[in-house]
Amino acid sequence: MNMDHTRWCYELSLPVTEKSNPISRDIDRADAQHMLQILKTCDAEIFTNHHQGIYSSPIIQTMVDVAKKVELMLREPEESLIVLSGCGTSGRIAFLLATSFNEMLTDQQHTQIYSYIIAGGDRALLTSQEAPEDRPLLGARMLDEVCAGKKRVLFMGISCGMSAPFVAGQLDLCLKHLDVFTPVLLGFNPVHMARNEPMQDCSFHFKEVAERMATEQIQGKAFILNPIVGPEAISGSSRMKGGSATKIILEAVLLAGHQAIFREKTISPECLSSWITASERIYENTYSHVDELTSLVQKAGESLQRNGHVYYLGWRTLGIIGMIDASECVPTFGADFGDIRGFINNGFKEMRNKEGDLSSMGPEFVIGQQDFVDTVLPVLNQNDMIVFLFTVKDDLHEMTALANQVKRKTLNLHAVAHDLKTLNIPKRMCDVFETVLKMTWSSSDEEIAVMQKWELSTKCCLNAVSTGAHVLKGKVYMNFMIDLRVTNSKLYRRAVNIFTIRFTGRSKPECERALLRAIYSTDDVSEEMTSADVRTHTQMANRTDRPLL
Ligand code: F1P
Repeated sequence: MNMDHTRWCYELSLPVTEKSNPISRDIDRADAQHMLQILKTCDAEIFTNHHQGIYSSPIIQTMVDVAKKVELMLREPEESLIVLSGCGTSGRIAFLLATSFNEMLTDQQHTQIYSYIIAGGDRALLTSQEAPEDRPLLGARMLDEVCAGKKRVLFMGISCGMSAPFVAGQLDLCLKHLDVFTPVLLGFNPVHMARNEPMQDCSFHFKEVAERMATEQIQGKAFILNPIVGPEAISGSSRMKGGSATKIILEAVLLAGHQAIFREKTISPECLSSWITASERIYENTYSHVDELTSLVQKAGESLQRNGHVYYLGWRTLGIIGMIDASECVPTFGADFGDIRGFINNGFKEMRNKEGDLSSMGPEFVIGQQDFVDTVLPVLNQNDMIVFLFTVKDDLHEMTALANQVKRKTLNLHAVAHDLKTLNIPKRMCDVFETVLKMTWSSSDEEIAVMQKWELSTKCCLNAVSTGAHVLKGKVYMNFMIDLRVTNSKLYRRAVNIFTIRFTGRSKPECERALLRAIYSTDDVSEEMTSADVRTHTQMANRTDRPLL
């Protein structure tokens, strides 16, 4: 059997979310402009109309069913809870949605009913905490604690790759107590491609849980939302399309539930698919600013190549979008936390996270714009790139004052700004920046959830900037991450696979040995090392402060 055939069979065996996307196969050789075309084409796959796609009838119908459950929960808020949970980017999106939708409820003088869980706790909102993802029992315990005393819980477990043991443990708990829980699984693979590897301290695996969910779905007791949105532009990097599709789908479902309660709007397939269409327009509008986006990617790449930094300074939830984008660069590209870093106006006060101010936990947790002024500004130089993220509704005087302060240190100052046809950011404020990617949204865009739309557009821009910059820095080979950290079992398997079939053509055991040599920093891989389980290896990799591939 020749090598190409082996690779082809191997590619077929992978779940969609781990496959190599043919569109981006040469992304490592693309210039910034070409790279944007590639990213645009990959992102467009989120909205492709096919029988398992986001617009397909079974998916839209499941969204309708789940939105009706949201409506039910909102009707009896004292006894109900909607929990959003996930690991890494999925957990961060869960946090963003739970806090934003709670705020919407407060604005309507309604009791808050949303809660979030992220593997690793609130510190994982800002830093990569990959190990807790492997712990199903921990997931179940955290869910149990959050739901204490509630009669009805709508649980939304997010795992883009349908692979995180932490989420599988939570879904299993729900399935054992269907009198209280209605579980929803959100991911982007068909059920038969869910992960079927054994999990820590558990007798079942993710696929088995997904199959049980599918069985319960027939009775309307559980739901699986798993549209196929195509492989990521960087293989396995679910922070990109996966994170965006998660946001689009969950917002559609939650908004439909809210509109049913507060505007007496019937929950219908049309109202769900119209939100998806609105999201599609957001992507089109964002990518239509190709010149400015290209320039941002190019500048960010130059900064990283010169060992400079990229700093996002964002207002309100756009600050959170910046931090989400930055935090995932560490495990994906083996970046240092300081390479790309996010700050938010008012720091933790603006975050509204459960555990409050974490700034005493270390430099990674220092996130306020004032902290930026105090600690980063004095050492800023021309190699560092600053990107402001704001909207016409933010404090533009505060924004301009900060921009002028930064400008005294570097002219490498840019902005992603959201404007309305009816309300403009004055030109003199835009003139402070070298590049302004100014998105103007029509007044009909403003009707519902405008902030959610601006967040999605900003996420799309920043994913392009940070991915593009790391590609230009050489952190990607073809469309594979080659500097990833092997800090949980999914990443360990991905690393072995990249080594094995894709690059070397050597056998799996040979490649695993090579990986162990890197993990244990030795040429002498002992019997004890090879016979240890994946958990031991990832624990060791967690202690190593460097990428392994
Ligand atoms: C969870 C996750 C990703 C992250 C990285 C490691 O993935 O933490 O968010 O980007 O790939 O895994 P999933 O459970 O949502 O597939």
